[in-house]
Amino acid sequence: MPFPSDNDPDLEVERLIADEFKRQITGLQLIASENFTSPAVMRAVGSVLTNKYSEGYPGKRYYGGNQVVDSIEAIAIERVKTLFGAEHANVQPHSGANANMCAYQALMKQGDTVLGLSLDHGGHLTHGSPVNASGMLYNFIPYKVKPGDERIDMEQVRDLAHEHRPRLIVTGTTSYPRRIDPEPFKIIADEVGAYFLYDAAHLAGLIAGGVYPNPVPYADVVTFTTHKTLRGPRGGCILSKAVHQAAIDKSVFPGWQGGPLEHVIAGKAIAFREAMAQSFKDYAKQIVVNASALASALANEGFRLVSGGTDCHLMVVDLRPFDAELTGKEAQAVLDLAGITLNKNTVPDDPRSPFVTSGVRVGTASVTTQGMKEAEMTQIASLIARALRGRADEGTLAQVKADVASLCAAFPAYPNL
Ligand code: DSN
Repeated sequence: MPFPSDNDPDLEVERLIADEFKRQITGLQLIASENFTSPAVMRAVGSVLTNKYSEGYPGKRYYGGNQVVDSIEAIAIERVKTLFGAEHANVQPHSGANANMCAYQALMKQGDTVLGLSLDHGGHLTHGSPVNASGMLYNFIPYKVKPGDERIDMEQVRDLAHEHRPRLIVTGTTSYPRRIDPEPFKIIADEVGAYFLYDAAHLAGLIAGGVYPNPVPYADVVTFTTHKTLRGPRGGCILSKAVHQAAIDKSVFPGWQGGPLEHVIAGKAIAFREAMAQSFKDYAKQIVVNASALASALANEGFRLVSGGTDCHLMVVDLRPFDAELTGKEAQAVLDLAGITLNKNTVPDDPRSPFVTSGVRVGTASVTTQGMKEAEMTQIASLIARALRGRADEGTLAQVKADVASLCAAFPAYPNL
C-alpha cells in the first residue's frame, strides 16, 4: 500500500530540512552543547528501528519480535561500559534531563535533600531549579562558584553538606569552564553518608577521549547526554555501580519512560564505538586546545572570560568589558545575523535577568569536528568582535556573514552529503 507521501512529499518540511542543513554548514556552530554527528549515526536514527516497540530490557521485553533489537541494545550497553569503565549502563533515557530524573528517583524519595550547583553559576535546570520538576520533588540546596576565581567553592560544598546532611550530592555543569575533580566530591559525600551523582552531559566526549577526569570510579551514578562532545545521536545514558543496577533500570522503565527509542539506541551504539577510536581521542584533545586558543583570542579582543579561561570545550564570555551596553540577548541576535550561532548566558551573579544576561557561552566541539584548529579560532574571535563592534551597520554584518561562509566552506562538516 502506498504511503501518502510517496507521490505527495511534504515539500514544506523537506525544504525546511534542506534550509537547516544549509544553515548548519554555512554558519559557525558555537553552541557548546551541539555537535555534528556522523552519517552512520544519522542512518541508524533514520532506520526501521523506529517502528519497533520494546518496553523492557534485552531478554526481558513485553512484546515479541525483539531478537534484533535485543542484540543492538546489548551491544550499546557493553560498548558504553567498556568506554567509561562502568559496572552498569542503562542506554534508554531519551535525554539528559530524563536521565537525571531517573537517577534521582533511583537514589532518593520525594522531599529528600540534595546539593547541586546553582543554575546561574553553571549548573543545570535539573539540578534543582524551582521551575523544574527536580526543584519541585526534592529539596535542593545550591552551592556556587567563589566570587574571586569563579571556581566551584569546595569549602562551601563541604559546609553545606555537613549542615544539611543531604541524601545526594550532584555535580556536573552546563556552563562551567573549569575542570571538576570528582574525588573531593566523593570524599565529602562519604563524610556525610550521601550518594554522589555526576552529570557529565557536556563532558562525556572529553572523558571518553581521556582529556578530562573520569568520574565513573568515584560516583554512584554518572548521567550524560550522547549528542554533545560525545558526538552521537540526541539522547541520554546512565552509568552506575552494580549495586544501583536494579533501582536505575526500574526507575527508567517503568518509572519514567515507556518504549525505548531503539533507533536512537542503535545510534548510541555506533557513537560509543566511534569514541573508542584513536582519532576520537585526537579529536577530544583538539577540542580543548581549540577552546583554550579561542578563549585567549577573545580576551585579546577585549572580552572577559569567566574564571579567566577554560579547561574544557566551553567558555563563558562576559561582554561588559567589551561593551557595557551590550547584553547577551543582543549579542546572540546580532551574531545570528552574521551566521555565528551561540547562546546568551548568565555570568556568575549576573545583574541582568536570564532572558537578557551579560554573557554568551561558546563551545568548540562542532568547529573541531569540521577540522578547524588554533589559527581558525583566532579568526573566529575576530569575526565575533567585528560583528559585535559593527552591529549597527548592516553592511558590516553582511560582510562578516560572507567571511563566516568562506571559512565554513573550507572546513565542510559533511563533505560527502
Ligand atoms: N540544553 C543543554 C545545554 O545547552 O547545555 C543542557 O541541557
